Amino acid sequence: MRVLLLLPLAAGLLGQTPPPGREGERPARGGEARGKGRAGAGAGLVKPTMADTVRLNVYADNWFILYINGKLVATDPIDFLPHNVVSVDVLPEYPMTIAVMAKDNANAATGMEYGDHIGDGGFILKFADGTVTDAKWKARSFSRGPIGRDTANPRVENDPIPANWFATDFDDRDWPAASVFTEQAVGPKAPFYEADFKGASWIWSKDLGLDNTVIFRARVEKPGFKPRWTTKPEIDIRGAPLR
Ligand SMILES: [Ca+2]
Ligand SMILES: [Ca+2]
Repeated sequence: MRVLLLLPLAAGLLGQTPPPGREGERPARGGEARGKGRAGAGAGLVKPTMADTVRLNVYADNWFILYINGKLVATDPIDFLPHNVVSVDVLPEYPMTIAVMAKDNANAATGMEYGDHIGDGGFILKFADGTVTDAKWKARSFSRGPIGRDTANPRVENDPIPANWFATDFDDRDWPAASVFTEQAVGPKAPFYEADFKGASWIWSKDLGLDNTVIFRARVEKPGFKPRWTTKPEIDIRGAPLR
């Protein structure tokens, strides 16, 4: 994979277009390209390079899963503690529909953490293309508790989560706008300050304490966008769950 990425990148740095069939002529490893009769494959194709990608930084209190244009892009590998920043490279295509499910650390039956404590949520992201979380995002809570902050008799309310909540064509027009919270209210931990979130706002649904499962959605327009590259994925990833 690394070799495939570096070849066009190096050529791009020299201001050259890779010659036709270059990839097919590359010494085959493990028989990948040998004897397939593919001389000339890739002629005229423009391949994306890492310069075409944008870096995405995400911080969730406590966990998230993120889709772009219906495809799984990132999940927080740490459910609870320590708090962490997830940074991934994204090859952007606009319009870009971003859908995120975020969860506060909360017991499913009581809505509380550490037994008797009401924990807070919080979510923030920034793409290097300038896309940030803000009040223009949609946010809807799907699990909340303990209702009425009643920690003596804790109760949770769950709404069914739509199966296609991450789809590009999911209708979120009736969803409320995200609520914006101060950095002080969320209280991010050290990793937040080591990544670029400049200009981004902390969002959640209305109640930072009681709303424990929240879905955010946003659509990023870039009128006139045309990918510089012409390659299209042919890979079949249907066997991978959640994608
Ligand atoms: Ca909570
Ligand atoms: Ca939390």
